[in-house]
Amino acid sequence: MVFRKLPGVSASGMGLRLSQKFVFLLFLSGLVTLCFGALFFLPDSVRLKRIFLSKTETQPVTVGSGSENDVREHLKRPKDQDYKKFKRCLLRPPLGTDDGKPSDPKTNERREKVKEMMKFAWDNYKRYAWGKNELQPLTRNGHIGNMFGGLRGASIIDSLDTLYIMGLVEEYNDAKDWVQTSLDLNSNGEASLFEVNIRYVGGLLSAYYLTGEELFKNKAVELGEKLLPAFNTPTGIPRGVINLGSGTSWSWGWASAGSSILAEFGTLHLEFVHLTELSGNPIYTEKVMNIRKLLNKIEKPHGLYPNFLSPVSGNWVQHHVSIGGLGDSFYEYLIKSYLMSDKTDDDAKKMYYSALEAIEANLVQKSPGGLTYMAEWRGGILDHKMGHLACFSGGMIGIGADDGAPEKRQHYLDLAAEITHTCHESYTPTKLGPEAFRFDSGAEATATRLSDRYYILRPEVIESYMYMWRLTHDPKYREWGWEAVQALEEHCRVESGFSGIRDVYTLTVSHDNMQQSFFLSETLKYLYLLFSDDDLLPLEDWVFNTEAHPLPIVRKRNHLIFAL
Ligand code: DMJ
Repeated sequence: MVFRKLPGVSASGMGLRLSQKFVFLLFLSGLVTLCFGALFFLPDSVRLKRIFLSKTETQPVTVGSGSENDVREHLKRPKDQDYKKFKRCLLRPPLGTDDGKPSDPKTNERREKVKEMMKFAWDNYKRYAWGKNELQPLTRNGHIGNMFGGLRGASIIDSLDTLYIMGLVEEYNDAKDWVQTSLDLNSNGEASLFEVNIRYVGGLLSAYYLTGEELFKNKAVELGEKLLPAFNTPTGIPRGVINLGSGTSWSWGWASAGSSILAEFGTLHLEFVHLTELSGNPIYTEKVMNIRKLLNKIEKPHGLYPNFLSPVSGNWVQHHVSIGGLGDSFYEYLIKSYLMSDKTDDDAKKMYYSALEAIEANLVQKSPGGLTYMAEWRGGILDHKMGHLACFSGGMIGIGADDGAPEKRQHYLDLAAEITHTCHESYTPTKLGPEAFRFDSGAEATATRLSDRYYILRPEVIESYMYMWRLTHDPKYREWGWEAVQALEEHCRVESGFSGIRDVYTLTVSHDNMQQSFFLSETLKYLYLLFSDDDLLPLEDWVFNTEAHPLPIVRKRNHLIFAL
């Protein structure tokens, strides 16, 4: 290296100054490294990393992330202020002007009937199964099951928001007290990641957003943390089962070749985005965005998403496509992610509408009798069967209609109405519907196999009535909902609760002795909303997770108000 002599400075003097500078710079850089290093070893370093590291590395990918100053300012504010601010950012009050009470007396009477059903279901659960997961109404005892990894009180968590919106105050308070005193998250059993997420995390999040009780928020975040180890796979696609104590996770024994299920790993997005919003920890959003990225990139047969994916290789394991079981809520969460992001999540939007195009091109069929249905697809061969679970798609296509290409909007609304009509057709002669119905060998929306004839208090058909009512105000949806109420009363109500039935085609019913927790969370909530004014949980502000737990739309101007 050649030094040019500076005027008035000898060569040796310049060398001395340079080495002094060098030592000083070395000292300074050591000091800076030490300070940063120390910061990262402090407790709660995640938040500090979030402030100091580059945006691309750790910034949450949610909408509404704020600047560093926003974060600092935000952290200083008392928490209840956050909640008040969140409420102010809603477009309308969550419970409407008069708790959604309809002015028409007949509709109000029907709504009151649904409330009475909820109280009856709840009271019996409380009396015979308190603290267990579900009520067995014939044997009058509680059921724990094996889906929740030793967690208890699934019916309580699933009911919190329903009790609250129905104004069942005493019951809601009992539920809240139980969460406070008895919801123990330190369980050590094998849980379904999907079920724990949609029922427990979803139920607690909704309860928090509706009531502002910090207890629910803290429990939701605590539980969310316990689910994270399920994502420790080579691809980041979580496995279906997790031990909540040890964090060990594995795939369902019945899933082909150790695969993960589309409807399971694809139904985490809404809850996980809210976990990031509430905790300030970007990790939840990062996990679900990673799933999103992989699904966006991977090649899809005819644009369709098969139901089984390897969490190791990231490839499809077999080509079974279904809008019912195994696939269903993945599609639901695409459009709802877009809506929940205040319509800013463009990837979700693109993925939803191209999936819907592929579904229309490959799966949507018209029966000889003129019924529109969604068949299942097995490596290119159609199975002309539609599951009860697939009946949620009437509502899904309905809520997505308005954001489709302008020339397609009416078409989507018509398609939604046709699917809902087909599902209503399957509800006969008990006026309740089978688990799966077919459109082959002369069958028109009828279960042809004995094993498909049961009804376990599922909500999907009623869910579509509720959305279609909100979107069209066609009175037939309320009439169909009322038919369902009467049928539930006649065939499913027993002395000590509600029970599923084994055969919807036999008027002398046989009960299955199970009051599913989703009956309280979804079926009765959707019925109640169907007979309420639209300003009860308005769709401008809320999306419902797949267990019918309402989550607020994350608005840009809301940014960071949810973080700790
Ligand atoms: C619920 O737990 C959810 O709606 C899920 O998406 C599908 N199955 C049940 C209700 O049928």
